[in-house]
Amino acid sequence: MMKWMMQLVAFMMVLAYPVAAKSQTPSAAKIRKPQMSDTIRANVYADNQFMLYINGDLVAVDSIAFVPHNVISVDILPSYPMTIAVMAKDNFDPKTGMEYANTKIGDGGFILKFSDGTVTNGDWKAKKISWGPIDRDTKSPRIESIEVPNNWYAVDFDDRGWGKAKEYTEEEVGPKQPYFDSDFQGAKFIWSDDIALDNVVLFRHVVKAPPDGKERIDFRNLNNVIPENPPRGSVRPSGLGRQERDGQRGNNGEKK
Ligand SMILES: [Ca+2]
Ligand SMILES: [Ca+2]
Repeated sequence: MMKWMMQLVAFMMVLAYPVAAKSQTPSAAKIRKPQMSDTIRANVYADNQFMLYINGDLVAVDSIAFVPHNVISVDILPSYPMTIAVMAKDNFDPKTGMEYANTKIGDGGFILKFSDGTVTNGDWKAKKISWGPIDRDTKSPRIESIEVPNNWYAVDFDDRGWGKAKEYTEEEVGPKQPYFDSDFQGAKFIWSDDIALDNVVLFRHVVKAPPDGKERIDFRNLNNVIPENPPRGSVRPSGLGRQERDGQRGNNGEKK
């Protein structure tokens, strides 16, 4: 009887083992490290500067705060839903809200396009943080500001109290040449309600799924698994260009 029971237990363990093994490593074996082909390109233009957060992480800062007006293009590894948060600033004197030795009220403008089809438009949320000169009074200029909310760039930040961004035309913003040299097709310039007086603006937008419909791997939590390596890149011998290397291979008779 005892022997029969032990045989039964052993038999059940054999049956259970593959099930247990499978349930422990269902997806881990399939996960690979991301490659550059998994990234998307972000084009961002701000009049005058910006900071860009994606899913709570700072991913890009305008490298030229004031002029010339530049486009920042960076590669990002997307995961969806994708929470985009931006702080955009016009150029302004923090005491007066004006620029150029307090002789002029400058205006802002922000536009963004990702190669997955994500674009700025009036669906984005906007919150003005600093504005002035109040009532366009340039004789005795004053500004008003509110505190930047804690964690305004976080995925779980509650932006339900924010208004919608307002769309502006190219003519209203007057972008400089770098804007025309980059792909912003389908994107709209946005700002808060007053493109001249509002000098610091926060934007938020959630991209629920890739707008281009392309299926993409979610590479978050990569530190919790052992991912497969992508194919190795080839190492370029130092000091040799491609033609020289090809020529060298030919001389060695390895490959023509
Ligand atoms: Ca301004
Ligand atoms: Ca400006």
